[in-house]
Amino acid sequence: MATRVVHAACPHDCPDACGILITVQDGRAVRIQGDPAHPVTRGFLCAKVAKYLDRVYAPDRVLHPYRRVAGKGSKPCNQADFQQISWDEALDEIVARFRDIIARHGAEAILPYSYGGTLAVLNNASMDRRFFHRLGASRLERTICSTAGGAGITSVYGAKLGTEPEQFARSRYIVAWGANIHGNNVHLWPFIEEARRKGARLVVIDPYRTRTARCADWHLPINPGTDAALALGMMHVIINEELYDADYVARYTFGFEQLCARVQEYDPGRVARWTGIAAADIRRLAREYAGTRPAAIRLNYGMQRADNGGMAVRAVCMLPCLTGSWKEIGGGLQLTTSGAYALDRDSLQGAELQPRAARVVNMVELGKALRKLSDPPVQGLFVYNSNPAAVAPDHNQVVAGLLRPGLFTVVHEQFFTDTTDYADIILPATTFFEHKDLQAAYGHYYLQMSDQAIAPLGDCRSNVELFRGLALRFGFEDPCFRQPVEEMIDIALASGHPHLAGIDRARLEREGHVRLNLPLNSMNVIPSEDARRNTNAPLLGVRVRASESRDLLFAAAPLSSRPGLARQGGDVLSNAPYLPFADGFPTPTGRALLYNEALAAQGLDPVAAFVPPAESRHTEAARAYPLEMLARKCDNFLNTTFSNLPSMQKMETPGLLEISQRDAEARGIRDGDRVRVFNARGEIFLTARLGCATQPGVVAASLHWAKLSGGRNVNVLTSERLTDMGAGPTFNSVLVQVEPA
Ligand SMILES: Nc1nc2c(c(=O)[nH]1)N[C@H]1C(S)=C(S)[C@@H](COP(=O)(O)OP(=O)(O)OC[C@H]3O[C@@H](n4cnc5c(=O)[nH]c(N)nc54)[C@H](O)[C@@H]3O)O[C@H]1N2
Ligand SMILES: Nc1nc2c(c(=O)[nH]1)N[C@H]1C(S)=C(S)[C@@H](COP(=O)(O)OP(=O)(O)OC[C@H]3O[C@@H](n4cnc5c(=O)[nH]c(N)nc54)[C@H](O)[C@@H]3O)O[C@H]1N2
Ligand code: SF4
Ligand SMILES: [Mo]
Repeated sequence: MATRVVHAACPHDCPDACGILITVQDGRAVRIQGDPAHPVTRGFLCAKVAKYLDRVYAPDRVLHPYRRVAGKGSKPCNQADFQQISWDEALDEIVARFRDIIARHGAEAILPYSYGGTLAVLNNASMDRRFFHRLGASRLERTICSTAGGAGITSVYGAKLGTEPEQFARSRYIVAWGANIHGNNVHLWPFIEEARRKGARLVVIDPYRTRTARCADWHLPINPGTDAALALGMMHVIINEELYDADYVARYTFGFEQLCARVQEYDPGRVARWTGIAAADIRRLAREYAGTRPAAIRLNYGMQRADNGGMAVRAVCMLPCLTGSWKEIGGGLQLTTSGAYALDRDSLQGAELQPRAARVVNMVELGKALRKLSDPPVQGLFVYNSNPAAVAPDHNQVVAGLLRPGLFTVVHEQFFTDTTDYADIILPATTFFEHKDLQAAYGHYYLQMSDQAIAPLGDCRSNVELFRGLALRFGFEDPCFRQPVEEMIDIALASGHPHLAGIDRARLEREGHVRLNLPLNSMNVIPSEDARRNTNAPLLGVRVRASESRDLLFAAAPLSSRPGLARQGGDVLSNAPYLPFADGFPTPTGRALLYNEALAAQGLDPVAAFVPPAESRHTEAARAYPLEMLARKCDNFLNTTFSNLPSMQKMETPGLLEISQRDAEARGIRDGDRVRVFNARGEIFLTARLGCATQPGVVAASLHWAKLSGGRNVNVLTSERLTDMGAGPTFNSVLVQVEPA
């Protein structure tokens, strides 16, 4: 028997981006394990991917192209609604329909819709973008996850960079702020456990009592959407009690005086009324955070899916700038590390192929786009890497849009999801076992090669090969559509950015994962697109491979007396902890922007301010719908991925409404009762689970395939309202009422 072990990388939308070893026997994958050599994966996988063979070889995978033969709207669809066809027939039909749409309405009547099915570099965004650009289709603003937080963090730091996960082992005070580490970021947990064994404390700030919160030393169940107030209240204490690092503030921040003035409006007594956290606890949290060193914040994206999510992230991001914890190993903050991967995505995506700049459609507003856009209306929808009939807000409007007569919908999928139920053509997609790709991360700093382990099942094609085939069928002659995958990987790596110095395809293939060539000094970090084009900052440290186990970091300029750097003559050993903002920020002034003029131009507070979400207990809307609802993710699903697999379903109970004892009793609801949860957008029926997962005033329901619960999920209740910054979704600013069914 021919057995080999292939190095892959998990492409799911998860910060951990695990290194994976797949054992293949006679062409069939027989074992999956976490790569023990990967410094963050450390040999284990989450429960979802540990059972991935079940997913790859699931009996209900989409393995062939299909054409709809029955009318739309009979949900859920079954096989009889579709007829199996060949790829040639499928591509011919798509080309014919798209040509007809373009002739009648123009190319902007075609809308691509994709998000996080795979985050692998090529299959997430390369050939697909080239194709739609060349076609002149509408462009999709991919906002459904993290854009508010992205705008918030860059408004202070100038880049999406943060503390390495490994450094959390050296923290003494860890704040998990809207971060469900056990569920969404499990590979950070061992580092936190290591820190706690050495005496560190873990504080969790989350309106929901997650497993992480239950394991914590201190859980602060904050009212949803009030984090900006809490951060400003903490800064009130830190500034007025002079607990800040005056030297760091003076050197590396801009706008401290304006911040001092602003925080006076946020005394802990006032903040307590918004956040539901006692004033004494706010003071204690501020004093402990500023007084324990090093202290690290793990911020995640949950809290930025609120009306004021950008400001909330902005305010929290200021905290380590005041305490100066950016200069300490085990200090700082991590929201994302994605800004360090300076790959040449522009060349992969080919924006220059556009005949002219096409209109932009925000993916959060899919329902509106399908129903209301005119000039031209959307006539062709191409969905891949996403399940919008389950994940997009205001589900009823999305479904109404998908059912619009005349809309031609193509869905490229691995499974018969909620969205394939509305498809005219279904195309079969490979899993990461079946294609090769490059993998970045948003929760660590290792770039990986994900090799192909097995041949594509059935007629499956990767996103890259699908869009290559479609482009050729359209007759596009541009050479980029013929580039082999290997060449595309080389192009991605050839950005010339210092973080990628010494990293090429051969090395990645040999080593599986490679740590980015991170500089010793933050001033050399030039991660933002604009800065990348406009700056030629000198390189201070160059990492050079000395042997299999050892990198040498050559200092190109004198090194500051940075703790933790082992000097050896002119060389510094690798694995030197990366301190992205120890001596400044990649902003125009080199300082963290506690005051940011650009925000004022957008009608926002240039310092930071708390504005209650439009749907919250602080607004009039709460009269009709008094309960704040968290539209949550499940620990054992990944958004809606995995929610169809029996082995995963055993670990979750879809269809629950978690409600406090007090709110349930007030409505005559007992544990296990069927309840109607509703607001002006719609209603869903769930099973009440009484307990202390949420505080009175807050309820929670979770995300999964809508057809698991009669074709409707929690997104019936969420809205298309956008965030203050970044035009993101507001899944956690939702008011509802609950009654016995
Ligand atoms: N198991 C699992 N892992 C996942 C995912 C999954 O669905 N399941 N999803 C992946 C994706 S797409 C992402 S973006 C990442 C990141 O995942 P996140 O987007 O961060 O995950 P969430 O669970 O939505 O939010 C994290 C926590 O924030 C809390 N929260 C909600 N509102 C507020 C608030 O107003 N204030 C505060 N302080 N906390 C709040 C939630 O209760 C939750 O426990 O995780 C990825 N990993
Ligand atoms: N209520 C509520 N709604 C939410 C959220 C929430 O917390 N609550 N979270 C939001 C967030 S943070 C996010 S990121 C979005 C996620 O939204 P999506 O990215 O749509 O997430 P998934 O539900 O995981 O759907 C991804 C689909 O891609 C498919 N897929 C996987 N790999 C490939 C591939 O290589 N090719 C193709 N063609 N398809 C592939 C999978 O089978 C899966 O059906 O959901 C958002 N919606
Ligand atoms: S989903 Fe996340 S934790 Fe699970 S294997 Fe993938 S990257 Fe690792
Ligand atoms: Mo996400």
